Amino acid sequence: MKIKKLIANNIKEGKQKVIDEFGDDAVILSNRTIIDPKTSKELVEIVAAVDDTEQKKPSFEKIILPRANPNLEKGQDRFLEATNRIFDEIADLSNKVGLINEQIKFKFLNTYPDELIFFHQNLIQNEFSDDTALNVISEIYHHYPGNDRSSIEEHFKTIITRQIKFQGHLNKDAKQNIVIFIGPAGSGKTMSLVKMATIAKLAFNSDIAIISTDTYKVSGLEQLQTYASVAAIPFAKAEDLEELKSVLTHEFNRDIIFIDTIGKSINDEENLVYIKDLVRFSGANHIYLCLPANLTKNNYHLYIKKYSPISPTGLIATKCDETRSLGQLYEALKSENIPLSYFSTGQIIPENFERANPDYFVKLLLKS
Ligand SMILES: Nc1nc2c(ncn2[C@@H]2O[C@H](COP(=O)(O)OP(=O)(O)OP(=O)(O)O)[C@@H](O)[C@H]2O)c(=O)[nH]1
Ligand SMILES: [Mg+2]
Repeated sequence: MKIKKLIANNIKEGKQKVIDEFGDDAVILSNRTIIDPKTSKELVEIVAAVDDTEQKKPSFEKIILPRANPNLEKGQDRFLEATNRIFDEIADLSNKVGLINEQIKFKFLNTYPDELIFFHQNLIQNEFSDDTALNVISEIYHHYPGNDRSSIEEHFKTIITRQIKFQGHLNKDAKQNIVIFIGPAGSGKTMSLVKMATIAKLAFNSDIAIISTDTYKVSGLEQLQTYASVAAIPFAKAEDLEELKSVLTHEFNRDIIFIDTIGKSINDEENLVYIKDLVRFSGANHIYLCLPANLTKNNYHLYIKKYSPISPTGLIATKCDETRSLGQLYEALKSENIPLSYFSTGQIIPENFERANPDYFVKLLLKS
């Protein structure tokens, strides 16, 4: 396979250069915007390839089975030779399938309108996987005729709304709400609590109280206590389940009670059991799992699985301002059952806190 990098003024001109250089069978492997260091002008760098070789034999060592051996019986020898040939052929086929797969993928991409190719690029920059990015643009292309950027984003929003649940929000209700924040150490539980409590007090005009069960760190307790006293919100601490029970009984008249929990490693199984007991004991009807927005897809799956016995009712994606892309969060959420409830987008209380909805998520997902 011959591979070459080409520079062009725009993608259209680039595609033409690829065809001129390699002919119609060429495939575009990647394209990206670059800045010409001399003129500071935006250019497009395209990596294209054409298959100009006879299919080669697979290169890996044929060590799966021993080669013909003079000490073996004649029948055994022939059997080993035949088996080796079969392995060779399988390896050869697997190489060819891999190559065809790549070619189909990139040829396929090449046939989309430019706006969709740009959108694909945008998804990749935002850490969507190759497969997801291709599926998204393919669905947009096949189901919706509009190819201008705003209609593409509109259709992208439709896809996201189908795949992800935007639920679990806290509203002003007639009944009492008990809201508890769980998650690993430093994931933004206390900060999210403070923001939600402020919103509930100011926007809902609700009668609220804060309870901290995080008596492990003195500084953590003091920080929350100071905030509560400045904001004139009743505050109590509960060191164990008994104390929590008695505080809750005392505060049974409040509209909303916010409960902070201790953050520890997810490998601390004992702590997870304790948090589960706290949640059950508190009777919380809003259980928010706080996870930072910069996790990888695999880590999201890991954390969500670890906390699933506690049955969180919604996810708060915290520290959205500290990451360039949220593609991994999207990748994880589309195969998880947990609804997305809020985004925490900075340290300003309570401004940097948003109800999760498809419009805002699309904005975050395409920010890179
Ligand atoms: N930039 C940014 N910082 C945040 C955000 N949310 C929380 N933080 C910061 O992250 C740090 C940890 O936040 P906390 O709210 O204390 O996290 P926690 O989960 O309560 O931590 P532990 O109680 O120690 O488990 C603090 O410095 C917060 O100010 C956010 O959305 N953006
Ligand atoms: Mg905390």
